[in-house]
Amino acid sequence: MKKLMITLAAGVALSAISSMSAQSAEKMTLYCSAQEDWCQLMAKGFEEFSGIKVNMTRKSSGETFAQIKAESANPKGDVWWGGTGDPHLQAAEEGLTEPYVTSMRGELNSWAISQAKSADDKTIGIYSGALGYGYNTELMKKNNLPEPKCWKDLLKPEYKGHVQMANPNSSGTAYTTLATIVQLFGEDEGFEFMKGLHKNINNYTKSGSAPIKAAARGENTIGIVFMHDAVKQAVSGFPIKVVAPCEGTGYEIGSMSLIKGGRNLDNGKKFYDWALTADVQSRALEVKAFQVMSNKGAKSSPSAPDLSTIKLIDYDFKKYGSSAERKRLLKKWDDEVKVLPQ
Ligand code: S7P
Repeated sequence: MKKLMITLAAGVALSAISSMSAQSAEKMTLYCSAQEDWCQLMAKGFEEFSGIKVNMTRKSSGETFAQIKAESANPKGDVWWGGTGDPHLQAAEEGLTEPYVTSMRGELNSWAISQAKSADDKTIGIYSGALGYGYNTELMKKNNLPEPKCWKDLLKPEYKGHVQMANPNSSGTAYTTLATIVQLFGEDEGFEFMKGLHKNINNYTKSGSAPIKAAARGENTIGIVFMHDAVKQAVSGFPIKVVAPCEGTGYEIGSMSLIKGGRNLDNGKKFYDWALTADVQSRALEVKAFQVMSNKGAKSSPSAPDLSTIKLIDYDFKKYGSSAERKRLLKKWDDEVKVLPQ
């Protein structure tokens, strides 16, 4: 009888262990920094494709970087998908992410591979998009405001209280704005620009696309965002006009990284390879995500901003994605711009 009890107990323990390991083999945690609807689509799409359960959390790029850093002694995420490339590069430099060479490389645009090479394969480009702004044409008319065309137009006193951007500490879009202005005008003039702009800002939001969503709802006039995020509102029927600023503008290489020490990295690698396929990247259009995709075979939309017609700066990803430079610029913005009265 005693022998039977021991055998039964051992059997129960064994089946508990094997069901635990089956469970851990069949799940992964995704940190997503693109738009919520796209994040949901990716999580659900991968579950359907692989049978692997995806636990997804959406946060802005700077916030996700901070979370991965805070969790580095006990990592909880496996893959960080989406968000601007600069904080992904910073994570690579700080040893928070894992090198991986995907078999999908042959299908990708050269800028996606350059992003990987500059980070010792600890990240990779998944999409690209240019920065700009959008405005609500009805509010512009109602308030008798001139239609802006350039970055410097946004400094006009008549736009006081009419401009919104995100906080560059939490938002990758807003950090791209800060780094773009510094590269476009030089650091001294660039910071003078940010101080002048500050006088016209009605709110620094947490998320990068929030200013254009507010403009679409008629709660804000001008939103500094990626142009594709403004196009999304325009094609959804809102009175939004999209502007590629006349002086030229910066752009992002939206990226993906595997989190170092992730508990389900084999599943994370399956997601990583799958997310780079043309079919999966083409699905971005289902949620009106109009970035240029990194897979050369991915579908694009005629509504998407045509990067070849936009005056793009030679954005220095190496410098502005470096840990020291990103920290320095953000601190300077906190100390010299954010503290000013409006
Ligand atoms: O998916 C749209 C998009 O603009 O969102 C990402 C963005 O970094 C996330 O928002 P935050 O600015 O709040 O970080 C961009 O990478 C992407 O193009």
